[in-house]
Amino acid sequence: MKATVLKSTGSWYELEAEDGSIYQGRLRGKLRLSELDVTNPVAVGDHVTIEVEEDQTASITGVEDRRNLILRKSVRQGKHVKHHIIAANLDLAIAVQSVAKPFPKPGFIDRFLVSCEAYDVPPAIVFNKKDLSKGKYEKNLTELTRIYSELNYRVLHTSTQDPDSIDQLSSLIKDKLVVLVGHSGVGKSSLINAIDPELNLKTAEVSKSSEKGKHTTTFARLHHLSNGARLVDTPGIREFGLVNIHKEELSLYFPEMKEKRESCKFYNCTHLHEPGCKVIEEVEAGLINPQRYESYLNILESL
Ligand SMILES: Nc1nc2c(ncn2[C@@H]2O[C@H](COP(=O)(O)OP(=O)(O)OP(=O)(O)O)[C@@H](O)[C@H]2O)c(=O)[nH]1
Ligand SMILES: [Mg+2]
Ligand SMILES: [Zn+2]
Repeated sequence: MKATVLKSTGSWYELEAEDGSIYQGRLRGKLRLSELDVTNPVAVGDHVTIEVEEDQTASITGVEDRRNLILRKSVRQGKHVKHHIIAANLDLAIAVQSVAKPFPKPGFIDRFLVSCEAYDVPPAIVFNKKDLSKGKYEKNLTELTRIYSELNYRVLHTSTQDPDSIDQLSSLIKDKLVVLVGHSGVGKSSLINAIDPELNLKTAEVSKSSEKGKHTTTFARLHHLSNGARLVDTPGIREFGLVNIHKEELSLYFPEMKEKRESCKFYNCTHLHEPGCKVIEEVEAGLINPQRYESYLNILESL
């Protein structure tokens, strides 16, 4: 029987079979070993084949090839870096940031976008808590919105207190399989509740002193929403560590650098300090945003 993975925690998986029935399942031994560099060989959104056992639990006997996925660096074991698959087979991935409490982190957005470009996942950026957008917060929001809109990324401003903005988000995700990623406390679960109050997901106030979230959502789970969307809520992450990307290919995933790199003197230019670099020229001429270039350099160093 075919099934979709709704939740993956440790050794048990929650699975939704084609006929709509829900099973708790485990991996057949052989499969567990097949992908050594991943902490979770089966991820939320995966299409799997299952066999139902006598005790009504399921054995996962196969995983179909993924259309795409969102990966992040998980743990380092000596020289070996393990990856964690956040979700697979996505129609859309949304980076959720909040206008304030906590403050937006462009570095997070840029890493997220690189990951989406590299793994073929359509991205969008949501700035939530727009009701807090005043003074310096408002200025920052305007600037970030300009940067990403000019690169043709979809940017939305939302507030759980503004029903119109929730409607906009709702129509963006309608009938799609979507994952929400972002720091703890930005309001991922709150947004899902605002679209579909019946889900009643757990949320918590951010800490007053640090303005950080309290890691309220503890595992990724796929939820069916009343508008036909299937939405994966995920635990807040501090950083979006990139994996499996080579230094020379990084600029392919920055749309504003992608075409320019062909005019660089060296075909394998990393746009760091090479002579005849078109990308550096464009940064100096103000045609490439310096904040994005700084993100590029930070990511390059981390690879
Ligand atoms: N002012 C304001 N507060 C919001 C908004 N959306 C969410 N919040 C508050 O932000 C806090 C954190 O919301 P959560 O939904 O728990 O955040 P999360 O992103 O799911 O956090 P984790 O599960 O820890 O990753 C809660 O106190 C929410 O009420 C908003 O649009 N405006
Ligand atoms: Mg949450
Ligand atoms: Zn260059």
